Amino acid sequence: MTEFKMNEAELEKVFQKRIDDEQKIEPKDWMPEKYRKNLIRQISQHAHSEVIGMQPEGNWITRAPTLRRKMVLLAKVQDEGGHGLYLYSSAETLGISREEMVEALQTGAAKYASIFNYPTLTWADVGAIGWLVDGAAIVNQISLQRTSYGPYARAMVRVCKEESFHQRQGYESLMVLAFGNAEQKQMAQDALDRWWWPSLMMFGPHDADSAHSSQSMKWKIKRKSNDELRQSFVDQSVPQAEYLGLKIPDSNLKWNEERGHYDFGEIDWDEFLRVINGDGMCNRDRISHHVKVHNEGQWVRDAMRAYEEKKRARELKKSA
Ligand code: FAQ
Repeated sequence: MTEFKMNEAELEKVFQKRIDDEQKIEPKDWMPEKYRKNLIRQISQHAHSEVIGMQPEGNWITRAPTLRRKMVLLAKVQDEGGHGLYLYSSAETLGISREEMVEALQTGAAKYASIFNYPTLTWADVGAIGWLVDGAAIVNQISLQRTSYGPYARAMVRVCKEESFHQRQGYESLMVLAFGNAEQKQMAQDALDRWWWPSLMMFGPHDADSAHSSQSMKWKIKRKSNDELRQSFVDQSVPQAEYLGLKIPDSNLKWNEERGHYDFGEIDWDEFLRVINGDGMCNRDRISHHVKVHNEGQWVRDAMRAYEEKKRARELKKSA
């Protein structure tokens, strides 16, 4: 009741206090319009990333080297589709429809993770995606389990559990190659060479260049900054690469005793900007494939809608 009597500035103050007190914001709570829009932007782009992310690995389902690997990969790719669904559902609670989100993806109005615009050239790439891409995704998503918006935070709990399995299966698959014959080890090294830098780009621009970070941190949508998360990922990945006997392709990578972290080289930010603005190696393929498959699935959506309408009409008739 009191909320109705407050003006916008007072409502914002109460809202910020709730965030500062670590209370979760739920769909029916009052929220600033910019908070709602920023969340829709981030959650929908996260959902698009999960769904577009099915494509590079999906490319290898028919060519997995054994039946066991095929089953694992099928399950993993299906999990990523599920993550997209939880995330789209979470964004829908903020008052945007699935159709609007899909349109934003297909017209290029909404972004998705840059990493999925790189091709999967060999079987080792599937292992590298699990190890590095899922590994980077977990580092980011663990912190998002504490994001201030309830439905997003809760979706992240399950997503993190599944991503953790994905990361391990990728690492285990790369172990087989890295401890195999010379040719297999070379395949693993080549995959690391190609996926390392794009994985670091997943964390976004440097904090100083990040347009959304300061407001998103204040609202606790983001709990850790892009650079902090990237550093954690580098620190966790170096010993993992060492165990595999593989070399991370960065001549500036060095343990810094004083900082207690690894120093590492500079990302090619021109490449990053090119890729997020639609000009990476696979951007066009990824979107045109999404459009094609989405159109092919129209009959399923039509059939589900028709069935729902028939069911509702029957129930109405019964209760009349
Ligand atoms: N790629 O101001 P910031 C996965 C954009 S899930 C593309 O720093 P923010 C699972 C950014 O959107 C991977 N665009 O932005 C899987 C913004 O553009 P906008 C996805 C990027 O939001 C594994 C602009 O640059 N995870 O991999 C990227 O504060 C294996 C300015 O940037 C998430 O989405 C990028 N790398 O921080 C699936 C996690 N970086 O919107 C299959 C949730 C930045 O103004 C196989 N998202 N941009 O047009 C986040 O944590 C944040 O949104 C960041 C970016 C950290 C990605």
